[in-house]
Amino acid sequence: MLVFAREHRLAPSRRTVPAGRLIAQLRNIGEDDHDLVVRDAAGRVRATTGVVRPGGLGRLTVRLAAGRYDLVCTVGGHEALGMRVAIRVTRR
Ligand SMILES: [Cu+2]
Repeated sequence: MLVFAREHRLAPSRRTVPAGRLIAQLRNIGEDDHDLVVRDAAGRVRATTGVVRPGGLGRLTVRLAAGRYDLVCTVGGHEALGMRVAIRVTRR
């Protein structure tokens, strides 16, 4: 999955992925730092790219069971500004 980040939106290439290993790349096409965090329905952080500078590329790998997850940017206040997208992980 490729996710584009800008102020203040995350745009994933897919909203539904199969259960198992997810590799996500974050391309920061904005002017501020951003990150990509995968959070499960209980609010637990499952994976993070760490902070990605403008023009940079980050990457994370995580194993996910079927269910609903959020992709969020946890850099100061960005989630509240709109940098959150729900994705669905489906059974294989
Ligand atoms: Cu951000």
